[in-house]
Order: sequence, then C-alpha cells, then structure tokens
Amino acid sequence: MTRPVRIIGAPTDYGANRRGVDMGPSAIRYGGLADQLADAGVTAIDDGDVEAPPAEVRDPDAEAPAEGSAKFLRETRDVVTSLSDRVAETLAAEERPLVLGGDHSVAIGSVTGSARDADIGLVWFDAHGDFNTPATSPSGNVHGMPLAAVLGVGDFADTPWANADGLREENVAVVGLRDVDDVERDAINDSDVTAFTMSDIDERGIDAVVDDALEVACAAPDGIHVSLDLDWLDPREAPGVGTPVRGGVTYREAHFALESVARTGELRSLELVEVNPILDEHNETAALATELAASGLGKRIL
Ligand code: EXY
Ligand code: MN
Ligand code: MN
Ligand code: MN
Repeated sequence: MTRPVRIIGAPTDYGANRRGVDMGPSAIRYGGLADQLADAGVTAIDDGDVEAPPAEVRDPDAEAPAEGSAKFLRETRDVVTSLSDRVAETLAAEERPLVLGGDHSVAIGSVTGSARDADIGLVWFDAHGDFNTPATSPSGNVHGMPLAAVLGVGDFADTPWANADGLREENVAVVGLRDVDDVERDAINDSDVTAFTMSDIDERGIDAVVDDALEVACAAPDGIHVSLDLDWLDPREAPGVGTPVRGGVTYREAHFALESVARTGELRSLELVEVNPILDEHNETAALATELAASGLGKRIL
C-alpha cells in the first residue's frame, strides 16, 4: 500500500519578478490534479493552502538581508516556516507531501520540512541554478536562491530558518541547467552538488543523466525530495512560467524522468513550482504539472 498523498498549496509570488504565480495552486487543482492522482492509484487528501497575504498589502523591504538584496524576505520566511511545519507533520503521519507553488522560494519550506529529523536526497529539475544568495543575486528575487538557501551557502549560513538540517550537498543533483549567472556557476562548481546541463542531456540522453542524478540523491538513507520547476521543460511544452528559457526538455523526456523517480521507490516528497496561469495557454502548463506528478507518484500505463 503506497502512502496517501497530502496536497499542500503555497500560493506565493514573493520570490518572483512576475505576479500570477501565486495562482499556481488553484491552476494546478483546476488542471485536473485529483483525477490524475486517482489515475495513478494514489489516495489524495487536499490540505488547502498555507497562508500567504497578497504582495500588494506587504512591504518588499520590511526585512533587509545583511548584504545585497532579497525582496519580501520577511514574507518568505513566514510562509516557508509554516509550510515546513506542514510538510514535517505530513511525513510524521506517514503521508507523502505534494507541495503546489507558488514561486520556487517555497522549496525552502518543502525541503526544510522534508529534511527535518531525516537525511534526505534532493533532485532539482530546473532551467536555472537557483544558487544565488542575497549578496550575489542580480534581481533580489528569492526564487533564484532557494537551493543555496537550503544548503546554507554564503550568507544563508546565518539564516537558520532557511537551512535544511538533514541535507548534504553530496546528495543533491540539479538537472537541466541552461540559464546560470556567472557567480552562481562558480558557487555550484565550488560546491559538492552534482549538476547536469541540457548539454549533458543532449550528449548522454535523459535516461543516463536521470539515472546518475537519482543515484546521487538516493545515496541518502531516508528517501528523496523532488523539486520540479516547470521551466525545466521547453517553453513550447510549458509556456505558463515566469522565466522561460528555450531549449528545455520535451514532454516525453519529462515524463520519463518522473517515471524514473517513481521506479526508485524512494520518493519522500514532491513539489511543483512556478506555474503561472496568467502567462499560460488554456491552463496547459498546470495540466502538464498534474500529469508529471502522476508519473512521479507511480502512474502505470500497462
Ligand atoms: N538567476 C536569475 C536570478 O537569480 O534572478 C534568474 C532566476 C530565475 C529562477 C527561476 C525560478 O527558477
Ligand atoms: Mn527554480
Ligand atoms: Mn527555473
Ligand atoms: Mn535507466
């Protein structure tokens, strides 16, 4: 019997430079999530959303980082702290969290919650490195920083609410990179994170790259968190994202990757982020997110 899935929405756009991604959880639900999970043979409980007041009524500079820029840092801390608790409580109840973003800053909550009292691996499917810190960020947008945050890179070492206890760089793999800032590149290369670019996928194929990424993550004893940024896919497949980058994975490659995740039997928690229905075409990116969740949770064709 597989664990029941608990759906937790995190309707934020604090970390993104475009409004609309805060409607991601609704779009993903409307895009057929319940039906897809039922098709996958998964029992799902929808836990609603964590509280996230609209950005309009908040001050982006209420809390400044020690150095550099990180907009809506206070709001991000509040949301990810409650999300982290919800994820940890879900796992303690022997259920599997499925987090719906929201911009990618919500991963700080998902990963810290999943890595509480557990040593986990992490697979990060993304066009971007998300390895900036407030000091290095060109934008001040926290959705470009969550991977650095959970690993305690740079100034994030002094930000306890953002660091994931049971996560080591050695157990982290990033897959699909094609838009990385220069300072991020250096920071990733200086770390023990394993990173695969789109060129690696071109050269070796999705199967070999995803197998290697899963081996890195599954070396951790307590299962893996999968963070799926929909901009990992090519914008032709997933137009409804705030930071599209040409040259991403195809529909089939994405499904294959998530099917490979399911085959490991190690999936502990999953999140779908950066779906922006304002930029989408007929909610197709949200619908695609629901399909990929089903693949990751073990939907079988035969
Ligand atoms: N590297 C750029 C920045 O830090 O501003 C762009 C980040 C986009 C992050 C997207 C969600 O994955
Ligand atoms: Mn991202
Ligand atoms: Mn991205
Ligand atoms: Mn294989």
